[in-house]
Amino acid sequence: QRALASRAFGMGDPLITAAAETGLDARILLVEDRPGSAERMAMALQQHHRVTVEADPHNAMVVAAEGDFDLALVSLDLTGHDGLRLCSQFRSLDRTRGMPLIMIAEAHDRPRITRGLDFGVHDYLMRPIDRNELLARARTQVRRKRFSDVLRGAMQASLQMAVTDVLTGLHNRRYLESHLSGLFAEESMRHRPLAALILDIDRFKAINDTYGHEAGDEVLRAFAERVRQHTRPIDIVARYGGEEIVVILPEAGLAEAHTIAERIRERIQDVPFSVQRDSRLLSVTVSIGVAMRCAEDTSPSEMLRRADEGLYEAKAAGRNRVVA
Ligand code: GH3
Ligand code: MG
Ligand code: MG
Ligand code: MG
Repeated sequence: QRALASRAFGMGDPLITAAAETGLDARILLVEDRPGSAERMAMALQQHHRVTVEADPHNAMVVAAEGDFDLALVSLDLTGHDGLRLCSQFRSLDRTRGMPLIMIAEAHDRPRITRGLDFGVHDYLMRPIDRNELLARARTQVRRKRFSDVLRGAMQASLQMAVTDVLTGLHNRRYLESHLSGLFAEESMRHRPLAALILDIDRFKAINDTYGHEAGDEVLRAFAERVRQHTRPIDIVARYGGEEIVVILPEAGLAEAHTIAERIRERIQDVPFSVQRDSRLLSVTVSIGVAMRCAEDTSPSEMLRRADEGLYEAKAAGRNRVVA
């Protein structure tokens, strides 16, 4: 995913070029209830693509929502049904919104073609259908769809990377800060509790100095994973600094936050970390500062500052402890 994102915007990228240029071997849905026409179009398209023919718009909707089609061709004059309405449904549903659409229309149907193009149908074909034109228009839409799929994937990957810490896979500080302000404001408004933990590994520098930086990284990764295992899915766990992790606990008061912190502290102390390279077990401890949102707080930084003071006290008092 990372490789994809970093390369994706370089023009001439082989991945993009391949996706954009082939436009072949696509999954195509043909919604047409005139048997002769359906057969002729399917025959032509099948030379390059996999084609599913549906005569009934309701079935077409079900099939399209389930399948992963690269294109749908929809007849505007299905018996007893409005093909344009089906196009509009395809455009409005999450599962089918990204599927390109081509209308099949009669020459007298200009007004409906215009309406379709206006709400996002990509292209149209006029009856009688010219085989080469059908193939060319289909291929162009497939190519365009594949190109935008690649771009969307790359975009999502880089957005994900921007808020993720590379070493631990936790959220990074940027993510924490942008989400915490919104969460803090919301919990303040609803008078709901919110707590924060700041965790800092004890004497971590000694691990680096004794076993090397890579062993330190390994411990850090395992530490992050263990903290995540002992928090709830609604908690935000973020790498805050070098070997410091912040956990935000929505709907937790001081007592509950203290319990969670104590549980994490014990789990770190009781289960040593294995370091692959030396195949040895390292005992690690952690100090934790705990704070909760006060009515007087105007921003989450005040809560974090109190948690940090707790951490400082925990270190001063001898480490491997929780201070609220
Ligand atoms: P204490 O917190 O108990 O006071 O002692 P400490 O030795 O943990 O304190 P300090 O904060 O001074 O040192 C933290 C060390 O963490 C310093 C730095 O080299 C190391 N560190 C920070 N980030 C990383 C990292 O990504 N990988 C590794 N291996 N070490 C890191
Ligand atoms: Mg320190
Ligand atoms: Mg430390
Ligand atoms: Mg530190």
